[in-house]
Amino acid sequence: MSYRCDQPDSTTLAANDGRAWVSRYAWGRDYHRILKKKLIRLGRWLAEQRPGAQWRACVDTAPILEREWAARAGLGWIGKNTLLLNREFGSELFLGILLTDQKLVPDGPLPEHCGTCTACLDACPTAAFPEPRVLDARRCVGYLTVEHRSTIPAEFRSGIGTMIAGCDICQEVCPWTQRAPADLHPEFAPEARRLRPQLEALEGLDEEGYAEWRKGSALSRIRYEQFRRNLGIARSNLTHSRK
Ligand code: B12
Ligand code: SF4
Repeated sequence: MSYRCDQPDSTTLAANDGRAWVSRYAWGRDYHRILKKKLIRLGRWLAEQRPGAQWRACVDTAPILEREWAARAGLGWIGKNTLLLNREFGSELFLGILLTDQKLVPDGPLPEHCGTCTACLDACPTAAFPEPRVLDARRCVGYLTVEHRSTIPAEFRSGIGTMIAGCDICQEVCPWTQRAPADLHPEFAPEARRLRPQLEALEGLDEEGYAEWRKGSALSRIRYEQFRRNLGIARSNLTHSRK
């Protein structure tokens, strides 16, 4: 499902306007829930068509390499930014999988259309792509701000800028994503409180306030301590950009 929204890209916004950047995947409602519900409906439909069919809906958290299966199923190709990319919808897509014991006729894989483009590799602020289609997750802002639990190594801090939860840069610079249609699914419409929030307002949130701010979104993996750590880095980068 596409979560592309018609909002300015992080790369086009002033770095010193006092605002933080929350990644696009977390602007609207939690995709895990939305996709899972749709897959469950699909699974029930399948069981009606093929009585006795076994199925299981997986979104993100199952030990399945979703991009690889999506590419094999003909949904797109793996871009140099390592994400599943589609000529029509770009790569701002959430993936989900319905496992089943039924034999279905698969679509064939699609050819890749990255060509000589290297926009995503060149734009990565922490140089996280040692080569096309290889991500060093330890350097990825998506990993550092969301998954990494302790102090963020100094070498990555300036690259993080004011990004406090995930990163969109390797997708926003992609020509396929730039021309993809936006706002296809109202479920993912941005909630004002997570769209370019004022850093100062976030700094004033206590643990309860933070829980309220992220409520209903896919940000539950960021604990309060990580959130404070990320705000500290964003504040420091903002202060330096104003000097
Ligand atoms: C772990 C993880 C991360 C990690 C590591 C990312 C990575 N590139 O591996 C971190 C935290 C960095 C991350 C970041 C992001 N992620 Co993430 N992530 C995952 C997750 C949960 C598992 C991926 C994984 O296992 N990686 C670990 C290793 C094994 O993968 P790999 O080395 O790249 O392996 C590839 C090939 O080598 C090959 N391969 C490897 N082993 C094998 C074995 C066999 C048998 C075969 C055939 C192939 C094969 O296939 C793999 C996929 O291409 C998936 C959901 C899922 N269950 O798939 C989402 C997922 C990939 N993430 C997603 C998203 C949206 C993001 C972010 C954009 C979030 C953000 N805004 O910050 C960033 C993008 C960063 C980037 N450019 O990749 C989406 C991508 C959608 C898409 N269009 O592709 C997914 C699919 C979640 C979802 N359900 O929608 N993510
Ligand atoms: S920015 Fe260019 S190289 Fe990167 S995924 Fe998009 S088309 Fe491929």
